[in-house]
Amino acid sequence: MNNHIKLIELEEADSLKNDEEANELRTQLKDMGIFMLNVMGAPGSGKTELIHRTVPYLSNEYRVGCLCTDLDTTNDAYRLSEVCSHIIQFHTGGMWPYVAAEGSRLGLMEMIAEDVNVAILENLGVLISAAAWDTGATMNIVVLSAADGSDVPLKYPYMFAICDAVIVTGMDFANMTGFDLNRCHASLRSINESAPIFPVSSRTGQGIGEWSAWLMHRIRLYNVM
Ligand SMILES: Nc1nc2c(ncn2[C@@H]2O[C@H](COP(=O)(O)OP(=O)(O)OP(=O)(O)O)[C@@H](O)[C@H]2O)c(=O)[nH]1
Ligand SMILES: [Mg+2]
Repeated sequence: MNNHIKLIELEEADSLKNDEEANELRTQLKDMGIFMLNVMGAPGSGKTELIHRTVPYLSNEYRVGCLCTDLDTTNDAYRLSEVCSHIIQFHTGGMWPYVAAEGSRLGLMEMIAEDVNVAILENLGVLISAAAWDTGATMNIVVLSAADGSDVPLKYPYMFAICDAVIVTGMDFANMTGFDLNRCHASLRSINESAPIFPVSSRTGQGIGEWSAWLMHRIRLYNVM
């Protein structure tokens, strides 16, 4: 295994304790000045590619670490090791389709030891349980592919209700799938009043600068407030 990639096997979490553990973790992260971004979205929606594009922007100002989640492989961790030298790979082994607060705390302890101050969690590609389990993250985003329907926010309302931003990937092929950004925006607004939508292409780089600038602004605000 690549020297940079540490493996953590996640265990079953306690649903009765998770919210409390998540809130405690968020408070600890705030006290330590560590920002944690939770990246959720369906399998293949473009989470890893988006993180791969975003890390170089953040690395200009922050010490960035990535926490990847997979059933069994380390493929995403290897891809992200091209742009990030602090990487944790979570394995769920197929038993637990989520990352809970206790899991993120274990990964973050490793990151803190390496002085990371911005941690990006690529959550498992499941739309319901990823949203149901609070990871303790500072910010939650949803990655939606232009290959998906424009009404996905209405179909998975909880995930879109709790998110702070929606990133639509695949804008380079959106005209072929007929993805309707206005309809997606209207679907999102019916359940989330404020989360912005960033249309991007991880292939061409379109929109990545705007999304990364917004994220960095939010990290700066977090650090001063
Ligand atoms: N053309 C195009 N392809 C993209 C874009 N974003 C991702 N892809 C491709 O879509 C496929 C899936 O992207 P990933 O980033 O691996 O998706 P993921 O959400 O991390 O997938 P899982 O980790 O398996 O859930 C890959 O072949 C990417 O190269 C994009 O904006 N445009
Ligand atoms: Mg991935």
